[in-house]
Amino acid sequence: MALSRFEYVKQFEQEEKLLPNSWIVVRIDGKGFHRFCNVHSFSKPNDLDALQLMNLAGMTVLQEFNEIAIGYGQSDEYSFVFRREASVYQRRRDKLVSYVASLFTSAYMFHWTRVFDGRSIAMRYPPSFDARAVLYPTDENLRDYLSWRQADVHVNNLYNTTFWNLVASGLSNSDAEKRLQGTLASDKNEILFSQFGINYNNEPIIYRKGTILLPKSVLSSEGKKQRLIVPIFEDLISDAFWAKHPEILDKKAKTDELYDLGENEAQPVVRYQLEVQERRKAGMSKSETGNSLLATDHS
Ligand SMILES: Nc1nc2c(ncn2[C@@H]2O[C@H](COP(=O)(O)OP(=O)(O)O)[C@@H](O)[C@H]2O)c(=O)[nH]1
Ligand SMILES: [Mg+2]
Repeated sequence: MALSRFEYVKQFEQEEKLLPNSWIVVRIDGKGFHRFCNVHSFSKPNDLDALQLMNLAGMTVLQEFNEIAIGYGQSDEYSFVFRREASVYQRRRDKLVSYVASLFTSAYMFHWTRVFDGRSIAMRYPPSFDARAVLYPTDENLRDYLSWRQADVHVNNLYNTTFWNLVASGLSNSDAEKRLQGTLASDKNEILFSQFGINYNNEPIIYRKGTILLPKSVLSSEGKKQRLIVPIFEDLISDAFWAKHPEILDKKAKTDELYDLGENEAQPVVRYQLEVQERRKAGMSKSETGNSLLATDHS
């Protein structure tokens, strides 16, 4: 077919390919979430449902890309780590970054009612997330990146937990701020303990450490091996974490060992995946008997 005379404009398109053999971290972050959380009356400083919604959206991204080694979420942000050898979209930056942001956002909308129905929180305006891709050449750089994000949630959460307890005890926002000015972590722990009887280490771990998402082989209820995206709540700064999950840094280290879900089986991310499987199975058995009722799941 003859080219139209307009076709030359295609040459203006520029394509940036992400450096080979380096870890690609795509991090999304909620735009103006300070306001978004206030408008939707999210609990302060942590809203468990809002965090679970972020986790469900993160799960959707891990389900879509099998080259993600680990996901990590806290507050209104999520990091997705693509393997060094990932060939997704031939490592084209624009494609990857925009696709992750758009999928995360639509998944956030998709799971909203499931999470908030019980609380009747209607979405008041559409949320959006920005995204960036950062390359890390060494495993150490990657570990330090994730440690940086986990240290961030620790610093913010200790501050916010102390701040909102002071406010709940009657201090104005500005007095609480003044009270905390120049305090060390140990001072905040002391305020929490002596004034409010709170041992910070007993605060829910999802608030203190954020959520790690890993693809794992687990045992199904029928005793079959299956892959699930599993949320775990651990300290990823320690060497012990990397020894326990060697497949993150080295795909070949994948063992046949089955991951024991333990109490994380009750996490919405796990429950959702199991429910989808159940519905699929039910749909399949119906179609087998000629009564075709297709499940409309996205997964
Ligand atoms: N109430 C509430 N707010 C949250 C929660 N998680 C995140 N946020 C808000 O989201 C903001 C995220 O920080 P940042 O991205 O720097 O702010 P942004 O520019 O307004 O999105 C926090 O400062 C909080 O105001 C939550 O669980 N509850
Ligand atoms: Mg934000």
